Amino acid sequence: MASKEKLLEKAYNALVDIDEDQAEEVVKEWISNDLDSVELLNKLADAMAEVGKRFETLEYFLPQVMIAAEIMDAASKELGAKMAAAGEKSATKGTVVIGTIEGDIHDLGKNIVGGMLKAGGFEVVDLGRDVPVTTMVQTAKDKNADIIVGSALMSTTMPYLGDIVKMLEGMGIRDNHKVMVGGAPVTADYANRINADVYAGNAHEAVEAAKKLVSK
Ligand code: HCB
Repeated sequence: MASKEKLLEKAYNALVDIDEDQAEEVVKEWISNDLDSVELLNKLADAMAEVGKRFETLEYFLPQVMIAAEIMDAASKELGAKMAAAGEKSATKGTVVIGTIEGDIHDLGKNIVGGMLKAGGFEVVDLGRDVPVTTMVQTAKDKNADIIVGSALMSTTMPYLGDIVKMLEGMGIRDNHKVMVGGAPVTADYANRINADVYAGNAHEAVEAAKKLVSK
């Protein structure tokens, strides 16, 4: 077997070079060697950020970004399934309702966060992408969810994360559900301004933050 570092480098290059076969091969090798899924997901997230940079500098165009997204999605589904199988062994820590907020179809990061929360022992109700604020809040209420996890990848959709908090307040149920927000343009300062309970910068932080929120 290639060393872990070599595999990580291979995975990074496969995604940045948009090489589907190579990516698939590395993920298979990673899983068959029972290596830490989180480590590979973090590396792939770095590679996706590089794809984003190349898109911004016009080195890549939309079709390339779309294929890269498909590669990332397939890898995170496989790694997520492995993590979820391990997570099933532990008792449920709480329920989260997760979704990419309305107007926004970017769901790769949200899928990773959802997969890792599942692996971390949470029951995850994944509403998908482009989810109306009302659906997020109503589902949280119906499922008696501990946490609403909102994701936004565009500056134009970020404000809807604030609407989740406002709607909970308006319905008089703000104290029943914690609100976690994240996604590339979101910051801790922004989370503070919209009165969310917590900001997470990556999936690992999201799991740690969720554990803290339910233990309060
Ligand atoms: Co897209 N796109 N895109 N895009 N896209 C961005 C986001 C831009 C920044 C690119 C740019 O112009 N510089 C930009 C947004 C600009 C803005 O802010 N206004 C943009 C745009 C404009 C668009 C379209 C409008 C393009 C068009 O059609 N003209 C369109 C969106 C349409 C819509 O949503 N209504 C569009 C489409 C696409 C796809 C389909 C090609 C593809 C998405 C595929 C998919 O998600 N299924 C795509 C992609 C891939 C990107 C970039 C390149 C990468 C995003 C990504 O997946 N990153 C992105 C550029 C960039 O971000 N640098 C670009 C990797 C993941 C793993 O990172 O940050 O999502 P993440 O998640 C992390 C982290 O933030 C955290 O954990 C994750 C794992 O560590 N996290 C949370 C995420 N959510 C959390 C929630 C929590 O509560 C807590 C933590």
